[in-house]
Amino acid sequence: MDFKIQWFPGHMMKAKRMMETQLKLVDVVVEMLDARIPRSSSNPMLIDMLGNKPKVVALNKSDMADKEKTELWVKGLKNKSFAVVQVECATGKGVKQLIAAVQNAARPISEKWAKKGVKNRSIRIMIVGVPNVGKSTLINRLVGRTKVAAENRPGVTRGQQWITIAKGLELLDTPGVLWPKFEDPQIGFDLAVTGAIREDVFDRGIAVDILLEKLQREYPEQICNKYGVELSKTDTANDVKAKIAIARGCLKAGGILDLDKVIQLVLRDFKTGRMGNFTLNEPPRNL
Ligand SMILES: Nc1nc2c(ncn2[C@@H]2O[C@H](COP(=O)(O)OP(=O)(O)OP(=O)(O)O)[C@@H](O)[C@H]2O)c(=O)[nH]1
Ligand SMILES: [Mg+2]
Repeated sequence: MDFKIQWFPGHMMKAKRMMETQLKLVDVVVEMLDARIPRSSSNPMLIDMLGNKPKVVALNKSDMADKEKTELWVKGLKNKSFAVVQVECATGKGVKQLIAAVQNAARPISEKWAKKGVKNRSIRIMIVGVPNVGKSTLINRLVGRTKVAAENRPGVTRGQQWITIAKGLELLDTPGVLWPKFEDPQIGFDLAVTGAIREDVFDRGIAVDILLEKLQREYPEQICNKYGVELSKTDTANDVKAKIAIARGCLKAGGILDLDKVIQLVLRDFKTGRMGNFTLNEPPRNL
């Protein structure tokens, strides 16, 4: 795949250092993945950074993902040593189950403390994930749900607060932003079209061409339904764009097709879920 992201190693190092500092403050980590791209939105370096710290995976934006594939992703990931919960932070769906999963994951820690005679110590959690995956939305949900006022605690980096979200469960109010990994063009593409990467650091035209070819192969009926076009198997990305331009009246002076407008339209419709439900990463096969 010929897809490039202009990336900045300096930013990546800074994000990694910040995450390492924040992780020291917590007992359990919620790793938020985008249900449309569970593989590409996960950061393989997190495992090493966590060590023995338990984590719970939240598959967010499940309202925009392919429902069958999300089920398979939940099952496939669950085989490992952590819980996986489907959530939709925009509406709050699954958030209760997520809290229960976190409490469950924290149980061995509380038991260890109890044995040592430590009482009334809250479990501290933080949410990590790539940009735009929904971390702040989840924090707002968790805080809004219990309506407990934020409280300042000493010994925490200035500006960071612990918020009680359930009995014995405190949340660090700042989420950890996992730096995107786009050494692999496929991962970069997935992050770009789902909105984890700013549009000014990649070529939208190339991204939309790759996207349309992929959707034409895997979800042709969605493009047909959304734009009212007929597709043939031999259509190139340019053919599809031209068909959409005609169907949508994207024309420039003199009746020339405005393909730039189509590119913007397709990218926006895809990112916002208006084109339908899609999952770009195939679930694990070893089910
Ligand atoms: N469709 C849908 N959109 C969601 C969901 N959760 C969050 N969003 C939207 O995703 C966008 C990004 O959400 P944020 O909570 O700001 O994401 P973030 O991870 O805090 O992003 P950064 O702070 O940039 O790292 C917002 O427009 C949210 O409304 C969801 O479950 N479904
Ligand atoms: Mg945020």
